[in-house]
Amino acid sequence: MSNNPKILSIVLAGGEGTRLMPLTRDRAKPAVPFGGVFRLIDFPLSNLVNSDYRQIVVLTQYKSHSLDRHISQMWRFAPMLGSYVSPVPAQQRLGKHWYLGSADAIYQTINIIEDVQPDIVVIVGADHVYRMDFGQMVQQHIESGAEFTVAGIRQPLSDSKQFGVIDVDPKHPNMIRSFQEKPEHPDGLPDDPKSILASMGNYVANTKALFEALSLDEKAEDTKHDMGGDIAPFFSDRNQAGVYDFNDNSVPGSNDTDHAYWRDVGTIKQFYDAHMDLIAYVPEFNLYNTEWPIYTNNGSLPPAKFVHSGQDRLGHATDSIVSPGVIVSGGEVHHSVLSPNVRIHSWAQVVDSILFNGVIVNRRARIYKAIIDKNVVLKENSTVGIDTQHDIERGFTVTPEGITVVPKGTVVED
Ligand code: ADQ
Repeated sequence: MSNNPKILSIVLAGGEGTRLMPLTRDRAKPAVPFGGVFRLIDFPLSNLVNSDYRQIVVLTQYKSHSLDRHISQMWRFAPMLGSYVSPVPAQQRLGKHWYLGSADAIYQTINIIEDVQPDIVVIVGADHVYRMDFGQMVQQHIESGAEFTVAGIRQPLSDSKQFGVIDVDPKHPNMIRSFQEKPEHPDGLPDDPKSILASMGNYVANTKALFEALSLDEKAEDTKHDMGGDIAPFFSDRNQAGVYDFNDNSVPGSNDTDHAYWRDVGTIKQFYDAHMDLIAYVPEFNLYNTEWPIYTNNGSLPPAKFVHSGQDRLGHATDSIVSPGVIVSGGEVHHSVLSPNVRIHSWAQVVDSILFNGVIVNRRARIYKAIIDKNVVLKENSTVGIDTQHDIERGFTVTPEGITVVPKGTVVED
């Protein structure tokens, strides 16, 4: 392979995101807002673009309307430069079914890959929060001679059921000896028995070998057509799977605190915690790293405004992220993340919470430890998250950790 291989990137953006309900009731998981102004898909796309990989197809499927709109409005490059991000909806090209799994999604896109004729395909998931230079992974992939490389990161052994678990070959530390998708009771790592090396769901593959694996998988009977469940084990069984340690990755502008930060935000708890990481005193994930920017569509919104609306009505926000278009008038916001166009009125209180676009918190309303979806209105004196039993009775989701989620468009009564 040449030193300057042709790369095509594929973003798997078809996941349903059932564990993020009700946030995924009306939108695909990669379109879920994150960090005030972003959507989850902005993280993998920014990573690819910052890695100088600018031929990108995004495979979409469920409830993809807002995702398609976001991609076509925001991720539009000048086509004459040969750069593109194209959303590819499930097309039922090869049969009357939607994608059976992530491997089937790529298999059904083979015609697009053939048109581009890349040497290497970079395949990334769409629902993680992190910064990563994919160029470093591709470089190692080429040097190792593997046909397929999986990115790995240490995670707690107790979470192994969520991840593909990588067993590294002790004789060849860059190669995978076996790969198990979501095993119940895997062994811990030799040097750290309470951890596993988890797959991040990011892969680098030689195009020819990938086609072969996908074609065999398509014909096989005992398969879920899944990249983690079927394709990664296929390559490790052939001793052709390399492993790339994400801990070795570095991007410009990162620091000791957010080096190799990676969060799966597949559950409400993980999604909430990753937001709290953003507003920690020393943020675990630094949104203000301008050397590896996360791009998004901010529209033409005015700056956030804070209004002192009279005695004991000091509109303010502390330890919080406040997006453009927000007005905090006489209310109090603490340790929270506010998306664009939120309104906080007098004597209202928002603490330890995440508010999506356009939420209105009227006078004396109070929110504690909650995620409030788009366009929710809290009427005067109403509360969310203060009495979680009442929240459950009203049909709101409350996690075992006590995080209340209010679905899009709800009007919360006193
Ligand atoms: P999961 O996240 O459970 O595990 P999956 O649900 O297949 O696997 O999602 C992977 C990515 O593919 C996501 O970005 C999702 O949106 C997308 N996707 C899923 N089905 C799709 C389809 N039919 N069409 C298009 N896109 C689809 C995976 C790996 C594990 C790894 C974890 C890391 O299988 O080995 O450890 O990711 O979080």
